Amino acid sequence: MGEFVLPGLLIFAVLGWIGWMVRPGNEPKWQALCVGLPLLAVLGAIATLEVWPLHNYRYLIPFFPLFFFLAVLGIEFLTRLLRMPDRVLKSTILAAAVLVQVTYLPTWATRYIENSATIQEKQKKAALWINENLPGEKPIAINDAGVLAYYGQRTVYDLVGLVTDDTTLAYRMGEGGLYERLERLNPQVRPDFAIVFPAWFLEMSQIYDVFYKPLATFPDPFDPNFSKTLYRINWNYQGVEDLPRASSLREGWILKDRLDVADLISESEHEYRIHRRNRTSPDIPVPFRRNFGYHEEIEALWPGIENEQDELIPALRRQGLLYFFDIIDAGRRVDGSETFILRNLDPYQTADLILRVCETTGEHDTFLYQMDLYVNGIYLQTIGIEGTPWNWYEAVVEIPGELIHDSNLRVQMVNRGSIHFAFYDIFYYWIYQKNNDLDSNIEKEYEDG
Ligand SMILES: [Ca+2]
Repeated sequence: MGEFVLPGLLIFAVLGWIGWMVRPGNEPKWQALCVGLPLLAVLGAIATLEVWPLHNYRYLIPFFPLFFFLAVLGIEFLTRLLRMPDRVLKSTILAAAVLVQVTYLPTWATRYIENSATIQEKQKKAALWINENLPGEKPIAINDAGVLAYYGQRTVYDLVGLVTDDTTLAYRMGEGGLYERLERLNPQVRPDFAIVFPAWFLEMSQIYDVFYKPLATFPDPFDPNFSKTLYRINWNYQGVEDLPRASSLREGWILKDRLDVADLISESEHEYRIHRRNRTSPDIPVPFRRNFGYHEEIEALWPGIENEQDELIPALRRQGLLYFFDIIDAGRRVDGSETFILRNLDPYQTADLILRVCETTGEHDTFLYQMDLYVNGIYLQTIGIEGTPWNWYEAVVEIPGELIHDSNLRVQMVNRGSIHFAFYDIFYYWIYQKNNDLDSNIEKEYEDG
């Protein structure tokens, strides 16, 4: 705050508040308490935010008038405390304070001009460009709703969740969580374009090809890191991760339930919980992966290809198969355990639990995940997953019918760790059972026939 207020202002403000509290006279003390305690609470809340100095201390600026008021009281209190009754002395100290404060005026003015210019050059120009150049039926995905929404003749879909509810929690889980949320949007009304700070959406815009084809860039005249770029959104990936690969399935078996890990809605429907081993560490971010299919299938179709970027992607693109084998999915990193409920099962019927994991560290040689599987509280087996560089991997576990007592199955997966991996990354669960309707239809046809 040193750029905006005179040195020692906070000390004077605290003194001012104390002076107010102990001031002789019969005015009630609750006035000073009503100002001081809420101010302390609000400042405490702001000071513990990671973003507290952001944008010229914008979260603190509303309280500046109170600081100045208390600081003047503080100067008055100090002169009284030090028995300096001389009016001239008091006035001199106050005048000096005002003078020091006024010297900051050019800094404030410059900041104000630069920030106003940024609004004009970047946000307003972008809004007007969108009005003129993009079709008007669908909302525009954005971050920073203010000017874009005010000047734009479009509804906005706020990717960081300030003015759109959908994304508020999802964005805070990382771009993977946001991607899972975006996938749920109705294709008829979902945004086809996104205008964002690329640095806030690095995975979407530079790694995973979701925000692709930058159409226009609106530079920030004063901070190159905060230029805005308008992208077309690539929806080709939507839903491709929702089914396991064919080789994991048995003929005549049908999908009974699925849990899309990192999709907050799917997680909530299945009472999905992560139990972290180390509770003191910050939340583990959502792993977000784009990989090409499954290693064995790629190997069978394109034998000998080892490099994804230089060999596999061009080959797939040439054959028009890029999106067919390309899977984007978000998941979670588990260092402790996870629990969830799968529903809609036929009791006392064998089921196949299929899980999708991925090696996300690039250390292919040592890739090994191990997890203990419990169903309805009973240990079933330890699952070991190894192999497969740079690709998805699925494991299939048969669950005996006698462990399935009703339509719900409570599953617990406990990380065992391995020498090289203290965690595993999980992306999707499916559960399949034999299609009994098919059997009864066949029996019925047999009886009828
Ligand atoms: Ca997922």
